[in-house]
Amino acid sequence: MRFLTAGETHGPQLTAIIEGMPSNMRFSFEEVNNQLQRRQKGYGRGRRMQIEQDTASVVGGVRHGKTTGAPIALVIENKDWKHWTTVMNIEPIEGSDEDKRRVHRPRPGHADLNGGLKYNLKDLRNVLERSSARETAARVAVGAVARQLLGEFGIKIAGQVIRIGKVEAQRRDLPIDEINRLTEESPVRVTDKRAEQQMMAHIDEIKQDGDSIGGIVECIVEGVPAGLGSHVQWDRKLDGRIAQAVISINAFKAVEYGIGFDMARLPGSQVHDEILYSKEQGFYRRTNRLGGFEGGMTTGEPIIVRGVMKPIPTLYKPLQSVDIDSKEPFSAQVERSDACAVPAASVVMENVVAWEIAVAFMEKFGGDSIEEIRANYEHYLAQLERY
Ligand code: EPS
Repeated sequence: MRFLTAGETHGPQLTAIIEGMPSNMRFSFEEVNNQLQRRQKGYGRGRRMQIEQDTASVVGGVRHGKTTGAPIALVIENKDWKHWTTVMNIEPIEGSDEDKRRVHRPRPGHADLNGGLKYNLKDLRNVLERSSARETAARVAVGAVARQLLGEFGIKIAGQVIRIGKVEAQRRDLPIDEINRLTEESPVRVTDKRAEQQMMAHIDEIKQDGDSIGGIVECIVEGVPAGLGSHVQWDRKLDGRIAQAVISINAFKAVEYGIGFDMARLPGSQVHDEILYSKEQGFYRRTNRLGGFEGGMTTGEPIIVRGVMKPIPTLYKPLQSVDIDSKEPFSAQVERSDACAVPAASVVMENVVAWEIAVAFMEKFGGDSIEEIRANYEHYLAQLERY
């Protein structure tokens, strides 16, 4: 299974094509739009989110509410496009740099300068339009389809914000449905009410300062059988593939599983998860400090993966940079942006993780129809039981 996305942040639309989804899967448009709307929320976002009301149109691969096995094509319109028809016109336009809103002062931390150097572009708008995190709307729509496949097999996903800047949420071991219920009610997607207030106050301070702030988000996946991914080849290790997908989310810089970076300072006896067995549960672990993976394969315990998001690079308080025309030092160009997008990034992370698990699920149980996959899946579960 694979997908590609296309589209610019101020262009007419985002487009995604998913290849390899099985046929006969019930397709919920509502679920795709629900995920898109979840991504748009979150305390700390800028004015752009008041313009957009993301919904996806399906323009291929679904008929009478079910997948056909053909590529699924999804389109999300940019409502803001109507303000950018000249600047983003695909035909050549006459006019000054001002009319074209040409960008020549790269923002530190953004893709602007590297993209300009690499693609030999003297208008950095060509870089920022595509590198914008707007693209994550398309990836959330794709993940929302993957989630429907996983849902057929009882796999559940939750996301929660663990840290925003200096405020850390108290992490509690709650049932996954409870995490989903509490985070859905929270403007910063936390389960800890005390931290919620402090995080919102912190975002206000940061915004007043013309600054931005990052954080940590956690994704939990339950109901994944043991044995997705593989130890036999480097690029089949599923924890590695999820890590790549998480780091590919705009502004994400680090990933950890389970107790994560704490593993570096603890002895093995306090890191590894002891193996137990019961007739009802089969093999299971006393703890889940490794976050659901050993040898690049799922253990059957919940997957617990965290991602670190750096502060958004577009600052109202610009950092020093160099003008690509004059080569003179300059304060970086200010573009409208969000002070904090960590809550939205939590939704993005859930959906990119869902995609990677769905890909591994299809590799293991792959078939062309949902019925074929179900038969393979049930056969495997019976094999695990007999083992
Ligand atoms: C973004 C800048 C802002 C964000 C945008 C990501 O957009 P604009 O430049 O139009 O103000 O709102 O995020 C989205 C549009 C979105 O849908 O998440 C950036 O530079 O990455």
